[in-house]
Amino acid sequence: MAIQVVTADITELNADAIVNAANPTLLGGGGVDGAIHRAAGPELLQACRALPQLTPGVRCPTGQARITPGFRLPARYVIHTVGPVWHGGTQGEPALLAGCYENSVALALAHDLDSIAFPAISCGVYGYPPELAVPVALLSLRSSLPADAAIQIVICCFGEAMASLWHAALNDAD
Ligand code: AR6
Repeated sequence: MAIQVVTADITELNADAIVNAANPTLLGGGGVDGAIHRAAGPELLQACRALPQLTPGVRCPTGQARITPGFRLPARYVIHTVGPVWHGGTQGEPALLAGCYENSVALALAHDLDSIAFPAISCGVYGYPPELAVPVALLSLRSSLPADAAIQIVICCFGEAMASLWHAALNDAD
């Protein structure tokens, strides 16, 4: 499995799919979610609105993932996932975060995609400490893909601090 770390605005990446760190409504928000909706255009909101609600207002429970087209983005698809809000680590946050990575990869494989780019799910507004999120992300990516999987995993960092954490984790794991 190839993991590439880049520092970039995820909306500009040419990956087959980019992952959105969304909220359960899937109707947009701030951070990377807002940037993706702005770049994809209003069709993305329409596509999200059309996804079924499991309970009122919940189109994607925490830890799960949903896929839509990418519309005006360079990426063909957006995989929307909902990370956990950080409550100190005692509310099942690591397992929920792992689910985001695993379920996003499963959707990418089911759609036969060649590449998928991830932002740092939960590490912004949701408050997950990056130094704790990175090892969870790496382990869940490694465990959800066979070693010979052809899919390219891109970790899209929005700053050098996050990129440094990823480079360190990948070096440690080698
Ligand atoms: N490209 C790549 N990464 C980005 C970009 C970008 N354009 N913009 C921000 N990031 P956040 P969360 C990074 O807050 O913590 C939304 O309102 C950012 O620096 O976007 O999962 C949703 O609707 C951080 O490292 O997502 C939810 O309500 C990472 O993306 C809530 O925020 C995630 O930060 C989700 O919170």
